[in-house]
Amino acid sequence: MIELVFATNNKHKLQEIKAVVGDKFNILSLAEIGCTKDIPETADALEGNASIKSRYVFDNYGKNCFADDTGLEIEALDGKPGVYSARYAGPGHDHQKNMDKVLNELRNQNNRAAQFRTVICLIIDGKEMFFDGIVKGTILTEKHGDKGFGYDPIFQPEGYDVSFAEMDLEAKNKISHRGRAVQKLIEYLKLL
Ligand code: ITT
Repeated sequence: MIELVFATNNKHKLQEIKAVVGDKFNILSLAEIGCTKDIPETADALEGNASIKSRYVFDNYGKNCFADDTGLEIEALDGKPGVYSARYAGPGHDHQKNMDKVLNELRNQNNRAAQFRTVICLIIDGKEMFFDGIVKGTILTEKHGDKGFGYDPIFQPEGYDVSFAEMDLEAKNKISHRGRAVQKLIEYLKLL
C-alpha cells in the first residue's frame, strides 16, 4: 500500500480525501507524523502555496506527501478572493466573516459566476508534480446548509439547485474541485 502524508491542518479536507482514495492508499495526517507546525502560505499563487506545504513535509520528515491549496475565484471581483481565500476578512481564518465579506461585496451584483480551484502538489522521492481541479458555479445571495466547510454554504455548483453545504460528502466529492484534482492524482499514482 502506498503511504502518503497529506500536509493539511484542515480536518474537513482530510476527511474528503480519505473518502475518495478509499483503502488503496494509507493517508497520514500531519498529526500522525508529529508535525504541529502551521506552515506559512506566503506565495501569491495556489501552485506556490501547495508546493511550500508539501516541500516542508518532504524536507523535514523525508516522507512522500502532497498538499492542496484552494481558492474561490469570483468573476465580478476579478478572481478574488483566490489565493487569499483563507484570510479574506482578516488573519483569523473565520469562515463566517469571509462569507459575509463576499456576500456584502456582491450585494448589488448580477454577475454571480464563480469557481473553486484546487491545486495539489505531490512530492515523490523529491520530485514535484501538480494536479488541478475546477468546479464552476454561482455565489448565492445568502448562506444555505451546514455540511462541508469554508465557503460551501454560499456556493452552488453548476447544474444543481443546492449549495455545497447542502450536499453529502460523497456527492460533493464527485463534482468538486478537490474531488477532481484527487482523481487526477490517483490516476497518476496508479502508473507508478
Ligand atoms: P490547509 O492550508 O491547512 O490545507 P486551509 O483551510 O488553510 O487548510 P486553503 O488555504 O486551501 O486551506 O483554503 C483556502 C480557503 O478556502 C479556506 O478558507 C478554506 O476554508 C476554503 N476552502 C478550501 N476548500 C474548500 C471547499 O472545498 N469548500 C469551501 N471552502 C473551501
